[in-house]
This record gives sequence, structure tokens and C-alpha cells, in this order.
Amino acid sequence: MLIKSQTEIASHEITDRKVFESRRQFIKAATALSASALLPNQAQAEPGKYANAAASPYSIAVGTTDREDVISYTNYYEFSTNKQDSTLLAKGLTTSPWSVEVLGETEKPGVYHLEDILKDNPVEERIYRFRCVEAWSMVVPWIGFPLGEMLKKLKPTSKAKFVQFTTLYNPDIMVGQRSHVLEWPYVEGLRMDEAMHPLTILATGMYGDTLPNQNGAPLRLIVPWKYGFKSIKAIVKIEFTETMPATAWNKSAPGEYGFYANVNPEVPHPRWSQGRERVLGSSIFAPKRATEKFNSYGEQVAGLYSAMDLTKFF
Ligand SMILES: Nc1nc2c(c(=O)[nH]1)N[C@H]1C(S)=C(S)[C@@H](COP(=O)(O)O)O[C@H]1N2
Ligand SMILES: [Mo]
Repeated sequence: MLIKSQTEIASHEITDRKVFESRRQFIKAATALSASALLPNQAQAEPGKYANAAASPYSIAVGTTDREDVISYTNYYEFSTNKQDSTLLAKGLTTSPWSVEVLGETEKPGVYHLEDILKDNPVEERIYRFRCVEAWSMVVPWIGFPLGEMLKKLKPTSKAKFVQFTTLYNPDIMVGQRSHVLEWPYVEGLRMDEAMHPLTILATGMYGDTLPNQNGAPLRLIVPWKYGFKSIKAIVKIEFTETMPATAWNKSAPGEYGFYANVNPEVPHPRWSQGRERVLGSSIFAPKRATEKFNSYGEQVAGLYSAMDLTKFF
């Protein structure tokens, strides 16, 4: 069995080890580790690009979902509405070089190369819960940096009240954009205080390595207390605005997908309950997990919404 040297152990693996509460979980993980070590290619595999990313106090101490489940079951309508097809089709996207246009209510508009953004914004590992509005969930060790730290450097003007994000539009490669399932390009947005919140990150990787294309490479948003559709992929544009952005899912079905989209088991989707969630990778016989308000991040974020009726602003 391949024994990894200390420096090659990604922080998410260390966290996993710390939280193994039961012998049963330990045996499961040990088996998976030795099985992967037996595969000839993986035994010699290079450590991932972000194998040594710093751990973060914002990570939660629970076991992560198997990487294989996270990379093979993706929502990426630019490629396909089918979760397996989008996984495969996204491999055709070229993600380097990549740049992000910054515009609107900022003192520093311009086109920024992703490498330059990363030089100014060191990444760390953030282990977060992720809850899709379709009532499935996972726990992912993202690699990323706080969005707020980047936004501060861009010096938003006093008129900037919201931040709007836009995904790449390229129907030659993003073949799902040839159909009108959503209005393209995909747009998302946050209120300024949500964007500045330390839990909100821009992710460039996961599981100690770069983001697979299907999971939103090379740069995506992660807002862990909101439904997954807010976490927009393949971002090419960040705009500071005075008014609330018109977002892709809200435009397509305003009665079903609000601008805020905070995870809330008490507010059902018009067509299904949001009270429970299927944990990705669990057996079909496993009981569903009870969904937590703000996806368990209430202590940190509930204050952002203290003046709002969350059944109205859903
Ligand atoms: N550009 C873009 N971003 C997107 C989507 C999409 O279709 N296009 N799907 C969203 C939805 S509904 C979810 S649940 C998450 C899924 O992220 P994952 O595929 O990495 O699990 O991405 C979100 N970001
Ligand atoms: Mo989703």
C-alpha cells in the first residue's frame, strides 16, 4: 500500500481523519484508500495542484462526499439538462487562458487574467455543505478564496448595492445554449452584504485539485447557505450594480426560484417539499437527511435577513 508523505496529504483528508467517529467509517475509508493505491495509474499519481491548500476555520468537520459522485452528477445546462451528459460534454471547454471582465459601479473596471486574480487572492480549502433546490445534497472540499476580499480590492462605489455574475456564452462548445431551456447567458447575483460575507467564495478547485470542467472550471461561485443554482459556474463577468440583477432561474420561473434562494426547509418549492434531502452517494434505502435552515449556516448568516419575511423573499 502506498503511504503518502505528510506533505502530500491534502488538508481535507486530514480533516476526514479527525472526524472519523466510528470504526465502521474508518474501515470504509481505509478500504477505499488501499483500493485506489492498487490501481497502477493512481499509485504514481502526482499530488493535486492544491494538495497543500491551507485548511480554513470556516470548514465544517464532517466527512466529504466521494469525489466520484460529485464529478459525475452535475447540473450544467449550458451543456445538457442531463446530469451524465453535461459531465461528459463539459470536457470540451477550454478553460485556460481565462479572464474576467469587471464593470459597473467600481473604481477599477477592466479585464483581469485569472492568473493575476489568483496571485492577489490566495486559495484555501473550504469544506461546505451544498444543497441543490432539487433536494439532493453533498459535502465538498472546495478550494477557493473569499469573494469579499477580491471585491474590496476592486473598490466598489457607494452606488454598488448588488453584484452580478455571468457565465461564458459559447454555443459552439456549450451546446445546451442552442436550446432555450434558460435565457443565456446564465446570470446570478448577490446583495452586496451577501457577496462580502466571509463564507462566500470563488472556487478554483476541489478535492485538492483544480475544478473539473463539469463542476464549473476555471472559476465558480460557492454560497453555501443558498440553493445550488446561485453557485454559478465558469464566470466571465462580474458587475457591480445599483439594482437587483435579473437572474437566470428567477427570470425563467419567478414563482419557483427567488432571488435570495436561501435554503429553507419551511418554505416548500411549489412542486415538492424542501424538508429533506437525498445525500449524494448514499444507498437508495438510506433515510433522507433533514434539511437545515440556511443549510446549517444560520448562526453565521441569519442576521443578514433579520428584517425580511423569508416566506415572501424566498
Ligand atoms: N452556469 C451555470 N451554473 C450553474 C448551473 C448551470 O446550469 N449553469 N447549475 C446550478 C445548479 S442548479 C447547481 S445544483 C450547481 C451544481 O454544481 P455541481 O454540478 O458542481 O454539483 O451548479 C449551479 N451553477
Ligand atoms: Mo441545483
